[in-house]
Amino acid sequence: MRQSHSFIPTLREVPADAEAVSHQLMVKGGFIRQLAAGVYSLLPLGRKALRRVETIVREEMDKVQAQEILLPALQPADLWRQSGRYDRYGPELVRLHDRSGREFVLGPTHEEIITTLVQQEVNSYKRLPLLLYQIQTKFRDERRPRFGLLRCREFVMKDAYSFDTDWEGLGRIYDAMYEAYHRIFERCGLNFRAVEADAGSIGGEGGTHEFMALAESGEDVIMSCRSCGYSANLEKAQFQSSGSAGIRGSVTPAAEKFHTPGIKTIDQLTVYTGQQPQEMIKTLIYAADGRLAAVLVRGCDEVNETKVKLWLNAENLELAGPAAVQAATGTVPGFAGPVGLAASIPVLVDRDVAAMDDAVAGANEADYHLRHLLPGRDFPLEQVGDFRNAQEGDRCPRCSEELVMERGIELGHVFKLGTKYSEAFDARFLDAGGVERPIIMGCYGIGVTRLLAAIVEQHHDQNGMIWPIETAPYHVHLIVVSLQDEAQLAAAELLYEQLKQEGIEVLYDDREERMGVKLKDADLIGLPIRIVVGKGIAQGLVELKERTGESAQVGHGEVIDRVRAIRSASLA
Ligand code: 9G3
Repeated sequence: MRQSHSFIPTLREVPADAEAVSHQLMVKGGFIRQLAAGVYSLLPLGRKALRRVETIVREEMDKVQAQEILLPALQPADLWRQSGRYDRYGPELVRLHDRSGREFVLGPTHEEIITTLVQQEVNSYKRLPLLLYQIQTKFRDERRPRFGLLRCREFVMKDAYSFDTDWEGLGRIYDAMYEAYHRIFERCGLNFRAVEADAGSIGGEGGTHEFMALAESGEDVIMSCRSCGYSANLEKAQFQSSGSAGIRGSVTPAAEKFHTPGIKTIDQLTVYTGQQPQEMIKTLIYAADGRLAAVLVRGCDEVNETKVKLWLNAENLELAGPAAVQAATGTVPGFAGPVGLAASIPVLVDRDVAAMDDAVAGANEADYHLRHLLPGRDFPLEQVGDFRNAQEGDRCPRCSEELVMERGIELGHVFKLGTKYSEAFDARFLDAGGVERPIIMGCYGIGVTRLLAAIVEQHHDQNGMIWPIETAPYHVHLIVVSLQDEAQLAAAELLYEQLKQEGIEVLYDDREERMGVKLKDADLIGLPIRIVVGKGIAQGLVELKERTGESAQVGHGEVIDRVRAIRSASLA
């Protein structure tokens, strides 16, 4: 492609509202342009990079015998009613009416659609297992779209769905997809982790893993063990209980109420008492599907709402308002405490609270707290579990080494769905014995446009993007210094043709521009190999430079071999 004819509107300035590096660089580099909040156009370089990623995904999907299809984005709302999800999702689910007033949704995902299709077409074990996938545009009206392609309202997803006769079959496909995902993310040049995750809204009975690209701008928090490889999303991360702070068994004095006027937060309480947060109990009152429940964690810990939801088997969980707190505890928020609470609402006690032996907590009376509390003596320990977020320094649940906290961008998510959707849509098969059984399903997603941004998040420097060779929109950036110099122009044109004949994708900067502009744009766009044809051509030399390497003078005739060598080294 000649840059004199190409649509690559690079900018000198960073767009003001772009916070994430990938957002800034992809706009500056002329890869994307925003149409509306969370809605982006992919310009030629962005589209080409996306096609590279799609090719990698397709190759790896084909390797595991997945068959590509394309499902509609327009989905009849009735199918979402049938799965029970129509009312489960709020404004995030894009809803519309067609010209005859029928209700539709714009597909955020395709479990309902694919299960209906398979239900209509497959009814014998001879037709299973079946693995279908698509690379298709999804719609999710995110409340806070941001960071460019990292969180859009319209985006490209690879979503695959597996159909099998039993759980063992699902396990085999799940493992094959898990390996395929490793190959995809490795080929994309990403540093990633496969983490144990929470099945969340999708439900399903089996396991689920997320694939996270490590990045400071990642919205997800991961807890990982450097020694045994344990890695989990914070929502689900487990760890060894911290055990009791004090020396258990020492005689704890009787509980004692003391005056704490206006002392409502843990910070105020530590200043007022001179004690540490790990000696205090935080009492939070939640509404779980409307039912009140209290959760106790130490003052130094945070409640993990995913774990509480799971324990209470609740769909919705939110902090109760002051009126509900008043009703449950008899006082205003800030003085709630565990003593006497179990009489009115269930009290979930975090393991590390249960292990305390001389604690401070609210007295369920305005301006008063209690000290010298001994869990089990001063309040009952009926529901004890892990209800808190893991933190740096907590011990690995498998090998007891220290866990580290990292931030990640969720790139992929694989689920063992089981029969949740096959039951809802009566997708059954006749087994070899003629018995009818529900199909066992799995689903497997990759955010493909988000993956582009993750590559840039992990591969850039102060001058711009650094595209790994397999996902780079072009392999070579060919630059001629002076169009007026016949020798330079002739050599550049010849090289351009030779490289293309070798099947090497070349972006040829043949613009009437100052060299400074050309070099800045080349660094910004970040193609793997740059070739400059300048004065050296008089001695038969051109300059060759890898985006992250030093420049070297090479003979005009050697260029093809050097480029081929670099490519095969990276693709090996
Ligand atoms: C919705 C809306 C948003 C959603 C969903 C449904 C996420 C929803 C989870 C999944 C599960 C898997 C197939 C590929 C892999 C992921 N956000 N999820 O179901 F209506 Cl508005 O999409 N789907």
